[in-house]
Amino acid sequence: MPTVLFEVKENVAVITLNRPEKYNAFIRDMALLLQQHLDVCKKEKDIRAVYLTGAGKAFSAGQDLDEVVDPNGPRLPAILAEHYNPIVRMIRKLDKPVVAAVNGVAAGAGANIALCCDVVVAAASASFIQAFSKIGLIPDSGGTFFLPRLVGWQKASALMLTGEKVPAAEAERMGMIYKVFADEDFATASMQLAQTLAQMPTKGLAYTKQALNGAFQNHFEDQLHDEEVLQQRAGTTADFAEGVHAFLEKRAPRFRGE
Ligand code: LHQ
Repeated sequence: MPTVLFEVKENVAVITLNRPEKYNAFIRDMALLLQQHLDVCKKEKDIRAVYLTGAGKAFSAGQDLDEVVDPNGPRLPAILAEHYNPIVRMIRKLDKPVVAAVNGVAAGAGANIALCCDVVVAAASASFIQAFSKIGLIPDSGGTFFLPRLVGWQKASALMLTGEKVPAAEAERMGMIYKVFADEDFATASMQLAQTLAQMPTKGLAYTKQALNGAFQNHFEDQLHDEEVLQQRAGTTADFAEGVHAFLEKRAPRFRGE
């Protein structure tokens, strides 16, 4: 079986990390395959949202630690430069929304890949662990960038130093993730969210994502400038025209992602 499964259903690319017996821990092959699939998501016009999840009990336990001690395995600098950093960059730069559907435990790089996604939802039984400190590493995959911005510096600092497990409900309360769904509703509710996003004005969502990317670094005036530029672009899309006409004609809009 491939280490990552990929299928497109109703404009949603479903990407499933697929090493369930290893809690979907990342090996090189899996990281490179995920990058290939994200590249398809970028190029394929019919894909208008991405749904990233894990097979079996876990979302992902992060780096496969067996690979780390394998003398023929990739070395630590390559693991970041060639595996995780490209994945996080691709998700942030993708001009389509990415839903992380965290079905079970998300640890180490697995947690931080989930947290860099645009909308993060979790099953009630899922959890998030900044597991790095427990093995003498520092948080990676963008975690030191995103987590303090999501939950504030103090919570991020404590979670990263202790490696404490955060249950999904607490992650929602502290603003780490968007929503928790009951385990029995999780698959349907999280997929419904991705399907809804896939039928929305895709370009407008892409420009929103770009504006949010900038919001983490920009000064106020730069951010207002970016909003002007991006709103101008959104205003020239066919979906904007359709959205306004549909509202005025009191009918449901038919967005085409153009
Ligand atoms: C695993 C793993 C795993 C291998 C579960 N590897 N087998 C960057 C730069 C360079 C190097 C290193 O890494 C990084 C980035 C990182 O991601 S560092 C952080 C790496 N991840 C971890 O340290 C997490 C390790 N895993 C755990 O702490 C636990 O497995 C969690 C809390 C995720 C789940 O605990 P349990 O629910 O008790 O499950 P389990 O421990 O029994 O795991 C289930 C199976 O999955 C088990 O295999 P087995 O054959 O015994 O059933 C584990 O060995 C395997 N597994 N994580 N990372």
